[in-house]
Amino acid sequence: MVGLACGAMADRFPDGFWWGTATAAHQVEGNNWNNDWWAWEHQPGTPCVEPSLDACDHYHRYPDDIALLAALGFDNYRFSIEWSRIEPEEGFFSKAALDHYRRVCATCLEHGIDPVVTFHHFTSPRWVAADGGWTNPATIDRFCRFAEQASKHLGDLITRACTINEPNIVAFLTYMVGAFPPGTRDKNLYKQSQEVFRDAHCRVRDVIKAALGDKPVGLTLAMSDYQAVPPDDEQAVAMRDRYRRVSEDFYLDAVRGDDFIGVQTYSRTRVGAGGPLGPEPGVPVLPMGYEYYPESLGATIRRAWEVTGGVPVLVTENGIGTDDDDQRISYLRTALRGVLDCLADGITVLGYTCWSLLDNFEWAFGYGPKFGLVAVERSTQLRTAKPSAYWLGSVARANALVD
Ligand code: GCO
Repeated sequence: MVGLACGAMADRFPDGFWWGTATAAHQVEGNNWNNDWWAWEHQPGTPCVEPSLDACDHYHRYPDDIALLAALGFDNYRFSIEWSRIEPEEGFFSKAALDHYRRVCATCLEHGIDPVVTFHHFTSPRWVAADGGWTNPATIDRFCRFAEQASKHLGDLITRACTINEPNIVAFLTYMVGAFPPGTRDKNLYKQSQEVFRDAHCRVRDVIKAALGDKPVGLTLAMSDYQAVPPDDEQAVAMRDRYRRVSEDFYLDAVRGDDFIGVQTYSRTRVGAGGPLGPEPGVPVLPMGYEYYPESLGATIRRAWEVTGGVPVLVTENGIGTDDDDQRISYLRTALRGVLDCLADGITVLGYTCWSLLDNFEWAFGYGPKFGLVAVERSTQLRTAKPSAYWLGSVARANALVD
């Protein structure tokens, strides 16, 4: 009995732990035609398999989506505001677009849902992209001006803010892989955009904080559980550390002292002496091309905490693109077990945010990968909550890993 009681205790999350789901404007709103991604989706020769078009029509259906999220048992909703709607041409701000996002925030609050707002999630207005995008340091001033307008307009309704989503992924997939617009593969531009993004975070954080007062503001970073293979091979360890330094520590070093670091993790990366090795034979591979590896979340939380010298961690994304909803539940359960282990070891983890509320537009992959807790039938825009939505909602309500 005593053992059982202890087990039950160990499955509880701390009081006040935040439970949310996430989306991003371009992936769900629909018709964001004035940004660089829309142009990219319609440009011949890119790796995009299909255009986003109406997406999930969340721009109009957000009241129902937020009501559903609340009914499922979550307490916060992480979404992004679309710069190209708010500032469609340089220096011209749309009050109607800002008012739209005020209504989104207000709808959240009416349902007891905390709005967690991301100021940049992968997309930039066409006019920003046309002038060098995130390789041009002038983008930092422009982004800060946009963030100042937006945070002044929305700040009283925002509970927490994320500055820039996964700058490390944007820089890498744009300038090293060529899968994000403008797709120019160039190592120097990669380095340059990393610098611009890092400086942008440091500056915009203060701009947003000026409007939000003492509400938490932080960066969200894509993190992978980098593993040396074999673990004791010196060269493999050196190569693994190189990947970590370039992709993650470059940002983690810059966020010391921030209110939180947003950890976003999906899988691991096995690294040998010569570089990444790909999936291990026998480990299931997901439609995104990486391994089913839910243990990666605990590992990356630990690393973020360590490298930042103890910045509180907020899991701002974690989830799985799969057609098998039972597999999603298993994945989430193991990942959350990892969060509990981190908490038991004294690491401050503020909350958990599942990617994603809805099946949505997965960038160059189009609508194929299904990350949603809620299915979307795109011809009718009908939403259907999956068993995983009820499962995670019940975990959120209980604030414990229950069956
Ligand atoms: C990212 C983004 C999301 C993705 C998600 C699944 O991390 O790439 O924040 O836009 O859809 O990660 O790949």
